[in-house]
Amino acid sequence: MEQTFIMIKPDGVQRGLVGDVIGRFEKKGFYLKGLKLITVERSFAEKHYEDLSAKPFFAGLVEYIISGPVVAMVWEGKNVVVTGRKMIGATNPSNSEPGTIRGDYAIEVGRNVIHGSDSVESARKEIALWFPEGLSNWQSNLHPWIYE
Ligand code: RTP
Repeated sequence: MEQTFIMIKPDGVQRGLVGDVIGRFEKKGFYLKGLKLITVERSFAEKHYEDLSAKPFFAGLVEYIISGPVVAMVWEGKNVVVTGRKMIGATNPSNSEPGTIRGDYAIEVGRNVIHGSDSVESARKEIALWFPEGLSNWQSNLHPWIYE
């Protein structure tokens, strides 16, 4: 089944939003397959955001991501990449709808609380980068109550 990489950024961890974010994904019906609190090195943050290295905000983005611990997660479920992005909301919180994570909790694009993979291919790469040790393969017994 499809998987996505979700990261609660340092501002989300410092502000105590970890439980709320996890609760939203759990209540939706997605399965938690990987979870860790980790403070990443500069080179690791640069690798994660390498596609944005030419952007003027890249240096500030890397400083932000290494400024404190993040919560790295893998969530699994049908269409979890696209649905996860909808739950997160638009990149700039000025445009994020209320009811989304960024719409409810963020004001600035450079403090937007959370990251979610933007495609199945990015998810595959990001999961391999953040979870080289592999993932848990537990199966939920709620499956028939979530999927027809
Ligand atoms: P993310 O990768 O964090 O899920 O965000 P995204 O796909 O919605 O947006 P992306 O374009 O990949 O940008 C990555 C992160 O860079 C910061 N950003 N700052 N100052 C700016 O104009 C600006 N634009 C983007 C945001 O933290 C964004 O989430």
